[in-house]
Amino acid sequence: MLIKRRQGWEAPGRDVTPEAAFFGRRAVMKGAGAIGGALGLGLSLSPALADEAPPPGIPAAAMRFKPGRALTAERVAETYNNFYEFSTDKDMWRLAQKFPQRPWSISFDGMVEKPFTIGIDDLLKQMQVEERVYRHRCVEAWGMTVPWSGFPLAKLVALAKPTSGAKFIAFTSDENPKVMPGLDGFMPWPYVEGLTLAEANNELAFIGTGLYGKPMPPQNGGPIRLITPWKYGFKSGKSIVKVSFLEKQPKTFWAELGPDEYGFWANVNPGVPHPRWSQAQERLIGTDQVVDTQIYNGYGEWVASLYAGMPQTRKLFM
Ligand SMILES: Nc1nc2c(c(=O)[nH]1)N[C@H]1C(S)=C(S)[C@@H](COP(=O)(O)O)O[C@H]1N2
Ligand SMILES: [Mo]
Repeated sequence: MLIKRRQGWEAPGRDVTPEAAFFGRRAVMKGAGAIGGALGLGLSLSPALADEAPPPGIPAAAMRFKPGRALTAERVAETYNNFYEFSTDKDMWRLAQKFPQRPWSISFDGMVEKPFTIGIDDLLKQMQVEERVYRHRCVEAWGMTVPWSGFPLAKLVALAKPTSGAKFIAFTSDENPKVMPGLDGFMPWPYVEGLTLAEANNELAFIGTGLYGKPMPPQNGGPIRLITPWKYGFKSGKSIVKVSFLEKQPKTFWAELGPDEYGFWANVNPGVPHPRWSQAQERLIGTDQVVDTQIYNGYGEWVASLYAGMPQTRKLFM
């Protein structure tokens, strides 16, 4: 039985509704129940770390992007997920246990010297895997801090050899109707997300192939996903099967579904509210803590220069 508990951030008139609001009242009610359910797991964490000493089992190098927060409990990060191909419920992890992770291959197309397809294990052999602790900020006003493993997206770009006309990169997620009951008729599947090539080559942009020192769980986007910690979580497409290099900005899943609420850029900004809720604060999942959200999710030091020449409008932050 899921119980909806009133949280500190649920001030009257500040109606934080999951993205599922698009799919009608029933989906919204289910989403709200799932939030209560995850909080009901009874896990708690110590307050945010004062320094950047690595938590047990985490290499010091993984802390170089200064997470500044305690790690989210592993079980929480792996049982409270958004993966709409399966379900709009946060506890879709059960369904994902049947999602085959091998064989898996990723194709590269569009503006590249030569299109090709590579198996995940061949790809992993070519990459030096490292660990990084990043904050993750969902547009639904929750956050987590987790140790990902993987490699810089720039390395994947280099492998693909884009031609000089390529300005954007698009990531397509797998569509597997055998195991994904959420692939219904009216959402614009497959899930596609994109970045500019300059963003993709930024050192923060990361390809995740593991979490908490294990292979990436299917519910978190195994075997391979994108991680762009300065942007809202919906930018980080899961379970990627295709990487395309383009001259023009790609049409993305969320921008197609709700163009007034979700855009291409989606850079985190506490000062730009979502049309239906504030982005000023975030709830740290698995805890009772609510913390202030930071511009670029606190990663401005690494990414603000990407946007310096652009008009600083709402569009950049939705
Ligand atoms: N293919 C696909 N990728 C996706 C999503 C999705 O529904 N489908 N949800 C996104 C959203 S909204 C978030 S917050 C993150 C959640 O990642 P996590 O479950 O590992 O926390 O995945 C993103 N990537
Ligand atoms: Mo999200």
